[in-house]
Amino acid sequence: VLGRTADLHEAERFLRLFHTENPAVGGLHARLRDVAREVTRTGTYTHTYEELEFGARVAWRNSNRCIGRLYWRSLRVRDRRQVGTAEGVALECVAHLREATGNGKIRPTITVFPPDTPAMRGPRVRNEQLIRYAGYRTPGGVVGDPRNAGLTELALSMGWRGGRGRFDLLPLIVQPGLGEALLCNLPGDAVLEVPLTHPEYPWFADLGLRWHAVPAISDMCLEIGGICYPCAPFNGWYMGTEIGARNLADEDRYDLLGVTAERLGLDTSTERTLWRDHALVELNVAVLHSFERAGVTMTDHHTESRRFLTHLSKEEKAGRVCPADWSWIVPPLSGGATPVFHRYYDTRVLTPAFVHHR
Ligand code: HEM
Ligand code: NRG
Repeated sequence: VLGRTADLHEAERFLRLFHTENPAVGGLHARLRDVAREVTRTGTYTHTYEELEFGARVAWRNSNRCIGRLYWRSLRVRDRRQVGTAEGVALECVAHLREATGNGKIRPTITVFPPDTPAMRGPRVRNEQLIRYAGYRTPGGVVGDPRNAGLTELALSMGWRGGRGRFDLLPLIVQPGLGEALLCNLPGDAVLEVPLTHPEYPWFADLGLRWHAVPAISDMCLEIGGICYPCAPFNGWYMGTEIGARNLADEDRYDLLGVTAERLGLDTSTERTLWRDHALVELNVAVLHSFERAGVTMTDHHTESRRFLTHLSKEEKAGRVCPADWSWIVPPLSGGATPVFHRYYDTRVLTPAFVHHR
């Protein structure tokens, strides 16, 4: 199984960008010459730590779907390019979660594992995120998160026991560049979770809902200067609507609008009572309240929308375009009540970038 040859033009474009934005580094021409020689001889080249750090930060800056980009310069970059075994990758993912979670004061972090090279594929994590809840298919429907039913079946087929709960943590499934995939349970102390309560309705706690503190996407490839890092899990913190308006509310996820409306005593006999909207708001109130109470970093969609527009004007002042995807930027709750709704965005696709695996 061969990896890919680095595209020299992509390498050159990236190195020029790095040196333009970091003029103090110097030595562009020597670096271009060395990289050209390395690519010609080996089909690949090795980023310096400074190039890797800059490349990862700019990949975040270039994430058109991300509303949280104001803080792109603050991304912590863990260079683990020397860690390629399945055990090593699993251990470093756990270490990543511990460092990124802190005591709830979440730190945006990325861990970069070995790239694809012509000689060898880099490792991969099969989980969409480092922390995911199992979804068990049963005759009565899925128990848990239906989104992860496929991954759950894969884990079970590899010997994972599983519980039968609605919020069981899935093990990591690590595919090394060479050899067998490894199943690794996440130690409980590496995963911070928040039980969901409502500021006004004590019964809300009885729904037994919870969510994990850290969203850590682990199935996207980090592309920098023609090099693909297939395993580069990254995290920031949650915006409340991701949990309250999608994960808990979507019909093909936890599907909780009906149950919530019923407990609220709403009239669900007609759409015109807007019981769905009412239930959505209470779910989102509960999510924001619970994270706040637990001391876990989270943002709300009104604040984050304003910050994103601040980010756009800062980027403009820096002489850069900041492309964005309207359909992902506009929050799934009260879209028109946030300023990001009322305009269009440049839709170009820039690199470095995070891309979904083919
Ligand atoms: C997507 C917020 C940090 C890269 C998103 C989405 C939100 C968001 C709301 C849309 C998710 C969805 O609708 O499913 C935030 C917030 C952050 C943050 C509040 C706090 C710091 C980061 C970081 C990175 C990043 C650190 C990378 C280094 C991305 C990417 C996507 C995305 C690549 C698209 C994911 C996909 O295609 O599935 N972000 N983000 N974000 N974010 Fe961020
Ligand atoms: N909607 C997904 C997470 C997607 C990325 N969101 C972030 N990313 N906030 C979910 O689990 O609900 N981040 O890196 O902070």
